[in-house]
Amino acid sequence: MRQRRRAEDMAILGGNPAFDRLIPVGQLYFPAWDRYEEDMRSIFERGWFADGGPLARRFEEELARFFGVRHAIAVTNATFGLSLVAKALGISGGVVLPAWTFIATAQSMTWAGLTPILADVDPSTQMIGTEEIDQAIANAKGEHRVGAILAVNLWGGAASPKRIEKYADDMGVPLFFDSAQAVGCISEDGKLGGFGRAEVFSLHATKILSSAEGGVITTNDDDLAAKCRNISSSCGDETPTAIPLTASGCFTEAQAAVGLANLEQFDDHVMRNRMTRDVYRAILSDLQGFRLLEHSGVVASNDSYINCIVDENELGLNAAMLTQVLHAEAVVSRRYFNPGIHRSTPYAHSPSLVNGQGGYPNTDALSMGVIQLPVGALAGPEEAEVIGELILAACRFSIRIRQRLA
Ligand code: T4K
Repeated sequence: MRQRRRAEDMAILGGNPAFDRLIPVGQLYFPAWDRYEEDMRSIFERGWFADGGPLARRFEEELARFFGVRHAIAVTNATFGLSLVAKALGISGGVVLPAWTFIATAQSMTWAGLTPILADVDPSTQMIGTEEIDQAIANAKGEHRVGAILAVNLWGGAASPKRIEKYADDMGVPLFFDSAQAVGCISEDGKLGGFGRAEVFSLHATKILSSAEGGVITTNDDDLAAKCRNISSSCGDETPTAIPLTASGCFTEAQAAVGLANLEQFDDHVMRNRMTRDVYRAILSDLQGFRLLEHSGVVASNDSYINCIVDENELGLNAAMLTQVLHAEAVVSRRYFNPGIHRSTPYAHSPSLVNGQGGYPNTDALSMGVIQLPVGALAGPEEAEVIGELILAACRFSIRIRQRLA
């Protein structure tokens, strides 16, 4: 039985860090070396590094099966994938997207020459629904023509995809999804991957399915898939398709080797994350002022985010202070997303920002209160137990910690 932590044990109050290595927030699942080595050897033997190689093709086929869609197009990363889909769809004008999301959602649209029309989010789901989209369009007051809707499936949850699909259809604009955080999630409307005109998932190292770096576009639209391939790679698609611009979004064989091996382990990784979540829940669910959020809009999540809201009045510490406490212990918790998009470069005070009347109060409140706790390969149930206890201790010694931080 571990001894109850004393104030002087806390690193922020002069004790030694709880961990002797950094515990990062992301997934960071690495494949077994032998498995990876075998595929890397085959790459060297074939002399084919990138752009439509056999491992990448196999990975795409397996991803299409995994997501239950006709096409999966692997690209450099999800940020590029989002810009690519916007170009392939031929969107112009403004794109409605949430103010509460990773900066890449908005910046990918800016790179594609489009104007983000920011919507505040529903505070309970942290995502946009049709009401929030309606409000954002009303706030824009016709200043920017709405060319598309880009909804985000956040924290291993899902924005109600069918409702938003109907809304976009009625409005006559294309809908696509930033599903960077949602690989393998099953929404209340079905498995993510086939909603809207396309979905874009991240395969970054910190994501539940990693190809070290990477992204994948999923769609059931043959023409859109051919356009995406032709824009992103000089090998392109066999179908000649008119495209507005070319770019390089190549996916390498080495990325595919990591992705293929990690895909085989996907269920095990989700299971480990689930066990880790259960430990956090068991330790922290009764803590006043600290709320561990359940996944919204899904019947099955990938459990790759431990999203928490801190209430300073009840906990005695705010999200920024708690983050400092954990960092001192070598726990790299993150305040995703602080600040919200409307307060971030290049959108803060930018004429291209369509700032709704009354601003973005829900996004502002979330950006002050939300923190992500580590979960993944380097943060399993054992680490969660220590981190959970650190949070309980931080709460017990909140007055001394506040004095120290002041
Ligand atoms: N849309 C949404 C909603 C997203 O969440 C994201 C990405 C995107 C779009 C764009 O997807 P990509 O273009 O990235 O495919 C991280 C990730 O880089 C990013 O993928 C993710 N969302 C975002 C929420 O978090 P950073 O800047 O915090 O990542 P970074 O590099 O600082 O890594 C996080 C922690 O992991 C650090 O403590 C370092 C550690 N780490 C990282 C890597 C890559 C390692 O220990 N080893 C590693 O190999 O953004």
